[in-house]
Amino acid sequence: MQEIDLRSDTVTQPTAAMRQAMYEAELGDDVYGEDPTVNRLEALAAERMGKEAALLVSSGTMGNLVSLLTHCGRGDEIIMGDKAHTFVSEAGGVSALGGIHVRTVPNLDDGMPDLAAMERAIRAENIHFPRTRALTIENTHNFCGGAVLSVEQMASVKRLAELRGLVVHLDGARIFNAAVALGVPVSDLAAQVDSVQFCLSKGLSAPVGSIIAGSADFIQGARRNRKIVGGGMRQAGIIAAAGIVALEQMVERLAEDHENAYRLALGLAEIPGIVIEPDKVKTNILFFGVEGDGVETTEVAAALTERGVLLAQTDPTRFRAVTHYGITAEDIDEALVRIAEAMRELAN
Ligand code: TLP
Repeated sequence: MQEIDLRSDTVTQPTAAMRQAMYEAELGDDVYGEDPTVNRLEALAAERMGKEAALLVSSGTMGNLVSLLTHCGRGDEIIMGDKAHTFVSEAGGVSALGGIHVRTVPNLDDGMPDLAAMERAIRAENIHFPRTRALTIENTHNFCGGAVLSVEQMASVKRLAELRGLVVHLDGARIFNAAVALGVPVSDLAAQVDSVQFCLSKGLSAPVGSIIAGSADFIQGARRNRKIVGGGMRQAGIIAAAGIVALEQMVERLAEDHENAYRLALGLAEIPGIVIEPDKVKTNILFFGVEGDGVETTEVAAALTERGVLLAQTDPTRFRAVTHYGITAEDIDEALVRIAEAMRELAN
């Protein structure tokens, strides 16, 4: 039985073209700035984002951490949505390592932080208060079900930040999914923020790596902070080579992942005991619940694992499924057959 792994788009394997590019990559010591492949990836990424400069880091978590360390000093405050990945799932790194104070406001279902609450949360100058330095947003929004923020929504955060003398950081782990879903150049989204982090290793299928992009000054500071957190890598062109292929070959196909997620959502909606709103599915991430007397998510998860369908169990009542490179429409149909079978069995 073939396993269908929908836990995350982080499980993607590099393509044949990536493996070839990695094998052939020209290398140097990137801490000396001498790895030609890293330099090529950083230039390409900066150009795609419409920013002055870019920096390769090892992960999305490191990208957000290094960005926020660069914007903020100890005791400064950042404001973000309460479902932000940086708040929920990055081990509190900005506080643990940067002494940065995190303040949350409610995340709305569409992925936006409640903007009025964000505005109210910005501190006045007062010796009792931490200094608000940055607002952060996430696009697409993971824990809001892959929701997409439009250019206009992002611009509204930018306007607020400019008015109050703050910077905006974007956790754009899946920014290319947002750009493809909206049908806009990714640089239109990046133009709304001072810094952006995006992942090469999710839907774009590279094995390792994320990029930070921003002004030349910001990236110079980020390069130092990357060193501080131990992220200075040497012959990193091995990784960067796959990243170049990711940017050149793997962006347009994300539309296929979005179609597959919607196909999965429509199929799930037909299965008794599953609760999902397919019209909320905009990109490659979907969440669904299970209902029914005595039906527990742990039991459902076990029954699905037995049938080779892997999902992420995100809380006691919900599952997350993520579509990605390597998952076809046929795999989705097969997963639906197996999920329906498991739910029937559990209902009896
Ligand atoms: N997300 C992972 C898990 O941590 C949940 C996943 O499987 O989706 N920002 C966003 C929006 C993310 O979704 C993730 C990873 C990160 C940052 C962190 O990236 P990595 O895993 O490369 O550190």
